[in-house]
Amino acid sequence: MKKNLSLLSLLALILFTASCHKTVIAPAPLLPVPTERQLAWHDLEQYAFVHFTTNTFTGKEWGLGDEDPNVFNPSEMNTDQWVKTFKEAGLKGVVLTCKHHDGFCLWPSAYTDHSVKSSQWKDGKGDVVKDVRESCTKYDLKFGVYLSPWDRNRADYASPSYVDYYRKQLRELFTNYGPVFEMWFDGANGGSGYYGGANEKRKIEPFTYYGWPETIKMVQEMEPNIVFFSDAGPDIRWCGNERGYVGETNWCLLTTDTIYASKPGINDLLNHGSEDGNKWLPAEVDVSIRPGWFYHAAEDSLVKTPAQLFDIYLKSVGRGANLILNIPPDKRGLLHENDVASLIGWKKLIDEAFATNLALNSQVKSDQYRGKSPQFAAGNLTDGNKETYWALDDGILQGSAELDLGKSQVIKYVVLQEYIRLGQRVREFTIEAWKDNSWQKIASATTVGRKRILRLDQPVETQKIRINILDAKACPVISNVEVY
Ligand code: FUL
Repeated sequence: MKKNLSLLSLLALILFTASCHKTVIAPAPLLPVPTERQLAWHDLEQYAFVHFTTNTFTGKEWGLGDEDPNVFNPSEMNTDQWVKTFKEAGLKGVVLTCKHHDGFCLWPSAYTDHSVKSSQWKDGKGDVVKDVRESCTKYDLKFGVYLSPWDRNRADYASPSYVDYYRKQLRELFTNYGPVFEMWFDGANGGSGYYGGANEKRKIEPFTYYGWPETIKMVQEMEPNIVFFSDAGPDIRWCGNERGYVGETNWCLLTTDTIYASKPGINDLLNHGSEDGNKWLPAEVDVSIRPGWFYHAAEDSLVKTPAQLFDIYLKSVGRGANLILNIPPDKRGLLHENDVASLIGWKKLIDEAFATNLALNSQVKSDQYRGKSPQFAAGNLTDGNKETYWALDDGILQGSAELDLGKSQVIKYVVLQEYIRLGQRVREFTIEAWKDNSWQKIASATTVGRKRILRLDQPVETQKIRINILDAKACPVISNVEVY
């Protein structure tokens, strides 16, 4: 009886509390939304790309496929040096060209002799893929696979048996060197090649030849958490250029029904995504720290500076894309000193620029918030918790929130993040600063997405800033604001 009484009073308390706080329902997801795999990928933000093959020793960018495996002979090979440097530079993973267009395999594949096993390097006992995999495990970085579909060495390239060969190699890689976080499908297909001595031009039908749906299914069965990169996804899209930027307007959305890797005329579409796309397909920005993808001594003085890399960071990660930055090892099998210095200098610039979030736990005011429920109030913007958010009522596409930094501060960057689990919404926003007793516009932009970093034209001294969402596809849902 006593037990029943206390249960009754508990029930009464719950009913009383519920009647005081009307339940406000969270915004419905605005489809399409990212998968868990894509969300985990978004959180990586930046990782390394490593181009390494016979080209490193022959000076080419695209090996013909007739290279003698003996030319591959790094003198001081040390993948720990690569991966340790990447870690120190803040990169979260490595995607390795296990095989580039020259067809030379960096692991001793059972299906070809055109590999490290035919090289004088380590008397044919070497395995670069294994070394990189082990270094990644040692330094806790993710490992990703680039396996060029175009193979200028294989005699059967362009016939169905090559696709079988390609799949067998994927099986080998995923069975022996996993876990693999990302698979990179390169769209390049220049036509001409050695092709087992045929030395001719070969054309394939890019939409159908490789049988991608079947290949992807096979890989997914081996590695359920993998994300696939290509011009057309299915998980991540190319950003449409190799110069290091995604569009200022960048939707993580695209309809890919008619898109395939290497389709002409779609670069602009890939660069911006499309607001009404029916798939969540975020962009990855691939760019090299040097003019070429492979190491060439003649480019030692042309390594991008820390400031150039920082600019690339703002135009990729700072526009809601991920950055895959290529750092090619040299003939020694080491990252060149100039590349290492640039990487470390770049990391320092990022650390300095984003050292102290002046908005963390600051007071935020907005009289617009969903159902007037504290659960959706603007204070969520600065609580340091990316799972809480400021949301407006359904149908309301504009709103403002005012941040008080507590004292006058000099600010250079404003960072915004949408709660993308509920979809990408914001079309346009501005930032204002309270100066000389009025609100003055200091920045304006279009999309936000996973992360938007705005670098102000010039530093502004202010105690208060205001975020104004001017237009959105559905009620804005913003999880985070940071100020530096
Ligand atoms: C391109 C390739 O042709 C380049 O050699 C490089 O691998 C780059 C990342 O993708 O399509």
